[in-house]
Amino acid sequence: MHRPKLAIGLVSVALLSGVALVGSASAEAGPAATPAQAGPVPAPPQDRPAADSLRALGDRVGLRIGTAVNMDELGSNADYTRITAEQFSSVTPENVMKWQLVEPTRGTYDWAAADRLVEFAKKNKQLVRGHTLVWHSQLPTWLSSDGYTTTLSNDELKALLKKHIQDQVKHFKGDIWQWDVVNEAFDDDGKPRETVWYKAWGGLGYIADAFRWAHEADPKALLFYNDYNLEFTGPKSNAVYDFVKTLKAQRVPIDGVGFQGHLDTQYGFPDLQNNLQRFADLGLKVAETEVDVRTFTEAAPNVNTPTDPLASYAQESYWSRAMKACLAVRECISFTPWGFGDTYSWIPGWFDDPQEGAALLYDGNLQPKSQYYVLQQDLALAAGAPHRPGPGGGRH
Ligand code: 9MR
Repeated sequence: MHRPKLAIGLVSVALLSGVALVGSASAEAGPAATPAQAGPVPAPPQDRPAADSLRALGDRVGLRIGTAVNMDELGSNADYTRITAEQFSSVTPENVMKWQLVEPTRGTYDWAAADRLVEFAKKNKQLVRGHTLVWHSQLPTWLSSDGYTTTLSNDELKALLKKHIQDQVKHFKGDIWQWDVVNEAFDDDGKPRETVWYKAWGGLGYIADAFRWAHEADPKALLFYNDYNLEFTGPKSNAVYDFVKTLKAQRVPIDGVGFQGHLDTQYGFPDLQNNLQRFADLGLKVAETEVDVRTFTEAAPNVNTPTDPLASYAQESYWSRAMKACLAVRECISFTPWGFGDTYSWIPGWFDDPQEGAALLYDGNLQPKSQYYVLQQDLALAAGAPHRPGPGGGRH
């Protein structure tokens, strides 16, 4: 197991703030026993997370710490299930709320897996980020096999999208904290993606409609636009910025923008804090919604072993800066890594030439990596300077 690297001055800060940081013990260990209490450390009460868990440390600064959840593992994999409950105060279904999974056959909904996650979240006092209502990817094949072409007419598509949003948001009404209403509507060059939705509406008008329908169906849910590479100032971030500004001007019920945060150590660290802040300055909440930090790794089967033994230092730095950017922006209400065990990450399967991986906070054996301890320390230190809106970012 990796030992945490203690930052200079950290121990005194931890003592001042009353947070017990772990030594070489697992992240789930309780506070160290004082000499007077020598003997077995009592297990923390089942209904209260350990003080040094990410979720408890996040609570101290009013920041929800989330994770994407793989429903093939939740409930069947004991360690995976335990860590999901113990470490995170928000959950995002990695796949099971996507259209392909909720309506595989036209007209027949299957909410079973998504319902199971919502129940789990309630039981464990977690909020849910609903992901995602409008996307060009992971559509059911009866609707479109590639997100850009379809045999359905424009009128049919419009009616289908309205029904999809209304039915899904109503099904989960009251149970979703933030909805990713629209996902990835812009290309990297800042041009709108010409998806089936864009073509049916003859432009980006589908986005305002989607937000209005979602708001009607659950007026209390926070409604987000979610995308990748918004972290970097450039054509895409600028285009999305201009676009959400027009949505606000038109009084479209958009509450926030999600910065996915799929980072890679081969690129420079983005000017994330500035971008979070400029979107927040439009009167929006912001969130980091799908953070991972990939690096070059060995070929299969060792896809999560970095080729450079120093890679973890760069990864620690990226995780830490991503967290600090959120902590520094008052309107940043949640920080969500895209899963927590390297074995379950989408990265090795997607970036395989050259191979990349090792992108998450826990290794293939679900042991916390040094990146985990860095976040733990950043959160503990942030508690010394509270400047945040309060648990849950003001809701629940
Ligand atoms: O992690 C998800 C993976 O299991 C799916 O196969 C993939 C399908 O495109 O989607 C992944 O999640 C994506 C998320 O929904 C939207 N942003 C990018 C994520 C990584 O591709």
